[in-house]
Amino acid sequence: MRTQIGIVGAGPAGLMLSLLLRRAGIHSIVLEDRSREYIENRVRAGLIEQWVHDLLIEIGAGERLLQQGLFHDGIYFSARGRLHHINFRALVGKGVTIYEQKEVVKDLAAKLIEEGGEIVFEVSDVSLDQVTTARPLIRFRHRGEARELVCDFIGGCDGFHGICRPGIPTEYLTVYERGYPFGWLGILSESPPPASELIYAHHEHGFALFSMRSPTLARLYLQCAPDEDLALWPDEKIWDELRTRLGGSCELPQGRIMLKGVTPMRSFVVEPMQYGRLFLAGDAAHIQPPTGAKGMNLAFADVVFLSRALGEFYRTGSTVALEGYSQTCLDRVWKAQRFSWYMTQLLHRFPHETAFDRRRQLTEIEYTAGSKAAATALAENYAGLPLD
Ligand code: FAS
Ligand code: PHB
Repeated sequence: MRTQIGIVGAGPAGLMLSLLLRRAGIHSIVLEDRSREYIENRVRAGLIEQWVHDLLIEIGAGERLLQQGLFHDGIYFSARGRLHHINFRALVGKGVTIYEQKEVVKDLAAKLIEEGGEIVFEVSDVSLDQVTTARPLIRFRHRGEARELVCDFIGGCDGFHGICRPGIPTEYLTVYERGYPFGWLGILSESPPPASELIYAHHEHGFALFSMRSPTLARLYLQCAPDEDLALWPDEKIWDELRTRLGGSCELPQGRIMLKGVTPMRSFVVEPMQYGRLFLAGDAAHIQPPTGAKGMNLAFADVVFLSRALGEFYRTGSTVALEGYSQTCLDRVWKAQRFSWYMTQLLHRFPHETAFDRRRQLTEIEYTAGSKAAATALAENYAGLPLD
């Protein structure tokens, strides 16, 4: 098989990269080890930045987003029994949209297939070869047959647990990483969310997040141990704890819990994000705690930069943008890491913290909510920094 860009992974990064390349007249083939049904039903991120909302519409994959997306002007903080609203729209002229990742993946896959794009699902034994030459190869098996995809370049969009990053010699990479002493216990419930926009709650017992999927489907999270045993969390205990963590700042309707799970927390960046003709994008290169709602948005930013750089190469032969790909992405990645860490350290309880730390967190929340300058800084990061 032959293509210009071989893409490993049909998550948000891989699918968007293939669609953007088509718009630059560049051929690609996406190789995905799961089924289409699996990738279109994986529960993950829930929020997209303003520019991603605009991009999905621009590439013609925004029809269901416009029908089903929940457009928010800002978020709430809950602290000491009070709600504080941060109005992004008023501060920076942008909002955010609740439209969950699996719906985005459905829309991107449908658009790519509708346009005649190539996604090979359920591949196995994927490996890369010759990535430092002008003819990198992707080897894989499909329907019992050994296949070989000859490319000009490879998009490593296979997520944190994929094979692309591990295929780069470790002496070539610098890894920046930190763990967190907690995770999030997340539920999806048939109940109205407590407020019209997201609530990030600070409480003595720990952090809680009150998000949603629709006016009747709530997506709720509470800080827990990283290896929390879900068996210790019957439904009533979850509802009681979520209500406690709101601290009386608003009512919490409850309903049938349809989904329960624990999400681990990690900050991770690998530098550089490229090796020879292999370019990493999205979770294959970086991970951040979901407190800043950056994961999927950052994956899209990476592939916008990569598609522009590849477009320049095929148009002019210049490799300047390709050589600068990592730096261009990492400038944004590290701002997202900073913001995700900022939101996480602001709202969670940490072992060995002191009463001083708790009091400082509360002051930071109340100061930010009351200061136009501080709220604007938060708003521009949360709603999405300009791409250029
Ligand atoms: P993805 O992991 O989405 O996609 C990689 C694709 O590559 C997958 O389809 C995988 O099947 C495929 N693949 C892997 N190995 C392969 C191989 N060897 N061959 C072929 N294909 C292969 N972000 C937020 O902003 N907010 C959140 O609330 C949030 N919650 C999350 C919860 C969980 C449990 C997880 C794991 C992540 C969460 N994230 C969240 C982050 C998440 O949304 C990612 O940022 C986003 O999926 C990144 O997209 P991709 O880089 O495309 O990687
Ligand atoms: C979600 O709706 O799943 C969500 C929203 C914002 C976050 C994390 C998760 O920061």
